[in-house]
Amino acid sequence: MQHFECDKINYEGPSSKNPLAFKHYNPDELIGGKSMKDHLRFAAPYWHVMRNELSDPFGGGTAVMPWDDGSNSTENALNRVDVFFEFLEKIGIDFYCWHDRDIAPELGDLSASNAALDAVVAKLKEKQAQTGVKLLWGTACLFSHPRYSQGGATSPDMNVYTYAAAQVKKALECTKELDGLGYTFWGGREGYATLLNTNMKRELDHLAAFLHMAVDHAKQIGFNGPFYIEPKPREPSTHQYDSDSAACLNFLREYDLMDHFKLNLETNHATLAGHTMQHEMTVAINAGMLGSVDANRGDELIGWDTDQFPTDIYLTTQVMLCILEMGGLTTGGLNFDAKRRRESHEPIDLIHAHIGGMDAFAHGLKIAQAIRDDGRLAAFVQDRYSSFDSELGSQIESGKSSFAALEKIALANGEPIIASGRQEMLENLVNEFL
Ligand code: XUL
Ligand code: CO
Repeated sequence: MQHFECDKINYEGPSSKNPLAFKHYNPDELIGGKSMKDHLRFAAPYWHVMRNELSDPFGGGTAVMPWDDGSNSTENALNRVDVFFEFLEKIGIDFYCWHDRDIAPELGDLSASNAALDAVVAKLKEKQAQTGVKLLWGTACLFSHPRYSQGGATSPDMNVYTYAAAQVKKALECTKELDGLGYTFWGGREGYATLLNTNMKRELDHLAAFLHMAVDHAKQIGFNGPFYIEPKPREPSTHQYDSDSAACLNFLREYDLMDHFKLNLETNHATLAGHTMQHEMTVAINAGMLGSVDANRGDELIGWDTDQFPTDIYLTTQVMLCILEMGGLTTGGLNFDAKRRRESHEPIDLIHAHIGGMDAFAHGLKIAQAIRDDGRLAAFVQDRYSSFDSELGSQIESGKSSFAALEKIALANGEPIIASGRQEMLENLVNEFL
């Protein structure tokens, strides 16, 4: 039975007027010697594709999902798996991500929930084997159930912490069972609403102990993939501890977790933190810590995490410039952590939405590669720092100079004459390629 009214989506090129075709994403086309598919490593999130009913704070879900009987049963969960794989096959996405509670229901107690998870994981494993689809990462949902209203790994209640640990243990084992390439921690409720009731230091110590236990358990079960932390400054917590790239890196360094973690950066989270995605990616790349990307965007006019599909070519160009600069994604991918607008309620809208995101990234990739091949932008930046390419510059950069030595030179040199940053010229240069 067909759930999406279309055939497999094909590449038809930029002149095509067919809305159900790719205009830029041509999976096997080589860009800089590597196929688009391998550059982009697109992934689909189970939670948005299969579980998002498209509600908002003012109204219920609108999504039409004829395959879903609305029950919290394992049978319903198993039925969804077929629909998801039909979707992946038609859109041509090879990776996916899940939360434990998207793929399987939370039942009366932990062992019942675990059994449901095992049943769905067995089916996912079969489907992966049949199709070659891979699990990019798994994660445990430690934010929906009321028990986690005050956090999971940062809950003040040790029984909740214990439950969260058991849930992550199981999610990690399921990720391993499905040969998942990574495992993500997004701490939506790992933060606080008010410091009046919060011991921040103790909560952070608990979080670090929790992550060390995850590392130990991964070793025990032979899960080698990286762990990812996904920063976000707020929502649902007022203050989330993993607020941005820099805060996460500081936390990981402080608690000696750098060797086991990388960051999974999401565009809408970056903008909520008051940064551009390029900023967040650059901070992570500088530390060798960019692992994966949740590819979406926010809305300039709405202040919350709207999780829209990335359709802005300027944004995708910036993201791909960063990815090319770091030498490409390895275990990570571009996971469309994005949902349709509430008005786009038909199943085929899922296809349109992903075509848009994939084409925007393919287009951004081509532009980014062209900017790099052209070389003028990189040459400008290199030249801008060329005064440091001197003997004195290398002494400074290697920590071999001193204030006294620099004072002598400054007194002799007089007032520096500085060069223009040429921002507008460079913006014009980038626009040449769009
Ligand atoms: C929430 C969010 C999550 C994580 C996984 O804003 O991005 O879906 O990606 O828990
Ligand atoms: Co995300």
